[in-house]
Amino acid sequence: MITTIATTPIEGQKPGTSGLRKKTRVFSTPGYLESFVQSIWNGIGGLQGKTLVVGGDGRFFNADAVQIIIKMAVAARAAKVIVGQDGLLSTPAASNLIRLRGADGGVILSASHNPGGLDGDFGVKFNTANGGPAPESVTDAIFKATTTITRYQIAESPDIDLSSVGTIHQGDTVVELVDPVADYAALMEQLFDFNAIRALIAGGFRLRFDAMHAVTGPYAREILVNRLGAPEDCVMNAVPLPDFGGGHPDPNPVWAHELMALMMADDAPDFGAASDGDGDRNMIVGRGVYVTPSDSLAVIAANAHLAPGYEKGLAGVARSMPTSCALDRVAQARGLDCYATPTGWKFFGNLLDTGRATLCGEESAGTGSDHIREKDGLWAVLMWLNILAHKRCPVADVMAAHWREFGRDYYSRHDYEEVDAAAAQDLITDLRARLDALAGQDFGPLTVTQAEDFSYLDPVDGSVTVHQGLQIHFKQGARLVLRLSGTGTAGATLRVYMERYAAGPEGLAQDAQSALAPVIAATDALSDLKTRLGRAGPDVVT
Ligand code: VG1
Ligand code: CO
Repeated sequence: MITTIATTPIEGQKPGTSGLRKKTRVFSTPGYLESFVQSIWNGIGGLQGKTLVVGGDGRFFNADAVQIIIKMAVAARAAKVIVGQDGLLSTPAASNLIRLRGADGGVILSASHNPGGLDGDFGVKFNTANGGPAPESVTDAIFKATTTITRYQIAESPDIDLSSVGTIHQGDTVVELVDPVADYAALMEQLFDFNAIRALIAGGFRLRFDAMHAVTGPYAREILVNRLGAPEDCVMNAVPLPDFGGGHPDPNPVWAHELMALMMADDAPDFGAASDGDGDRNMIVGRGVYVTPSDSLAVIAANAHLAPGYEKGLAGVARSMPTSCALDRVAQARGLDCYATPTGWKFFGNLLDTGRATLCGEESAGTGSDHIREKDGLWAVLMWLNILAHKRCPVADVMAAHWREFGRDYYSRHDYEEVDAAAAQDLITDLRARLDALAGQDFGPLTVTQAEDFSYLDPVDGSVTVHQGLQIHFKQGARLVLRLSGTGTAGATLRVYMERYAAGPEGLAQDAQSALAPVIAATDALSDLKTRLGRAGPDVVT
């Protein structure tokens, strides 16, 4: 039986950089999730006869939300709903499943790197038939639907047992519960040289993977332990927990400090890595050396041909605009097209779909390729293991050799979190108004050469996206980007991205924050951000 429930538009259901994110208490208010899900169905022209993939990162409210979405898909007369066992699917695994099964789309439940739990965050993302995050045309249609909604429909049926794989029928809909790991692990085995990695590990190479009590635990166990022969204890925090063990499942040196401490110790393993809530981000650490995501992307671009899935080379590469120019240097040396897109994986979709780019990445620890349409944490880890299995040298040596060849882009992001939203918006608006007049002016030790309010013309569909960050170039080979986060759930978060190039051969082994001191000084002089935001310094430095 299908029930129709009258409702009215709920304010603020506008998808951000990656889906709709709200406090769990907001999302779990009766009718809140339902209204947004109905608006997805309405925004995409209905679900009747369509196939949908559903799963999430296991955070608090995940299983309840999966039950609601299944019942609403049944009410909308979907042909099929493919659900990860226990309601789990990492974001990359969901993307793969959508493509593999030719589904019309998917709903992924995650607030990614944001903390979980009743007092944490929850999120819903909609992916399209290519397996990628819905482009803006689709999220705009969904948002519009949230502003006109009058009712939602839900099937009055008992909850489904999510714990065992198999198929059941509900109304017109077939609900299929699948192993969330198997298809993904098989894809990884096609792309990478598992024999070489297995031999590396068998030869005494020690690694640690920190799943941060998030969704990658079962994936890492299956791949690293079962298929590649690493010892069981190489996966840390392997059991997904609804509140991620109280942690912040964001794989960076600040939040993955347990792993960082291990990797900086005297008896550190050879290789460390971590992933985030939904498994699409990665952090790479060698013994005594942290690899910035931007550098990792560049190293992968330079060496991907060592992996069987990429032995023919790359068609082109892409990075989000704030990501460092280390990728561009590799692209230039190898004659590859290099695209700069707005922040958020959805902007890579067209480049990947049309074969313009094979490899994409973001400074926020997202790396991936055309194997799926999402960034992919374990993919990046396996890529690094594949590269190391061929190079047979420490991560520190790989980095030193890379910088000798291409020079080094010192890079850091400073986040001012949960600041006053109006103050942050004013700071951006005021600076935007000054951009045209900045060229030629000195700020601290640096001189501006060029300043722009970044906008992107998609070369495939011709869509234009404006106001994607303020980008300021300096004569001294430095760059500054300021933008507001689109994934937070409280106040505003200002992200300050800074980079400075050192061509070498001297000066390639400095501490990043000291190498960036001139850019930090120029940023203060240019924006007066600490005074304007009422903060002594950034909350998170990565
Ligand atoms: C952040 C990152 C962005 C990433 C997005 C989603 O967005 O900067 O690069 O694509 O998170 O990642 P923002 O708008 O807060 O800067 V995930 O792993 O949280 O889905
Ligand atoms: Co994520």
